[in-house]
Amino acid sequence: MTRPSLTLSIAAEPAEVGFDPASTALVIIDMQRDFLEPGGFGETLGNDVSLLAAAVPPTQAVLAACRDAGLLVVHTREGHRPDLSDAPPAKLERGEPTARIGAPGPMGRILIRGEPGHAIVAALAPLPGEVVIDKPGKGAFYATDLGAILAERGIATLLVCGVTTEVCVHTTIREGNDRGYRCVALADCCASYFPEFHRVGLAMIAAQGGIFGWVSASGPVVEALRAHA
Ligand code: TIU
Repeated sequence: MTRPSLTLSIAAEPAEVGFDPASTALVIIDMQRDFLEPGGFGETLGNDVSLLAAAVPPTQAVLAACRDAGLLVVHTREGHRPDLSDAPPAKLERGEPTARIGAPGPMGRILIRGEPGHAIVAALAPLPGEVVIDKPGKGAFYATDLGAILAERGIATLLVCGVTTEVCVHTTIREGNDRGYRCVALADCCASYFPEFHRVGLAMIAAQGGIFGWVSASGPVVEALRAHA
């Protein structure tokens, strides 16, 4: 059954953007313990992981509104197979982390699928039946079946939340934009270990007339969906 199309409008930069809930997915990028909690990948890279906590409550609000409105919800997790066969040496060797990907840590092996640190934080845990995409790269489309799942559901617009703004959120929005999706970053639902990168990363998306997307926030999405309910 196809639902009638309905265009909701939300305030955004560089201009208001419309979306039809039936052809819109909420995509929550890598809200994993490995990035948000002490002892995981983010901390081994030298970051203050507490900087990401602010994005959780607004993402919870958007997630609740999208679930209630019946939108497709997609969660992603960055991580690798236990044998690291999907982790390119260039990724494993890079930088000087205190512990490399695959090394043991307080939440299990760093950034490895199935380990406690790889899980999505409890506040944003996927419900049974929601799409969970395990991705080896920074972008959610690279080496995953996300594109096939979105195509099968007739999705045209992506509301994007998650961490970090300038790494996996940016890469996913760039990938989605090139694949023809209308990508809307929700500013307060994204976060970075570098507040300046968060601010500039969002500005980059909306600059030049929205060169690869739009930037909105949790409030307009929640209001639009609640008004439509
Ligand atoms: N380090 C950092 O900012 N981000 C990542 O390594 N992955 C994601 O953004 N998910």
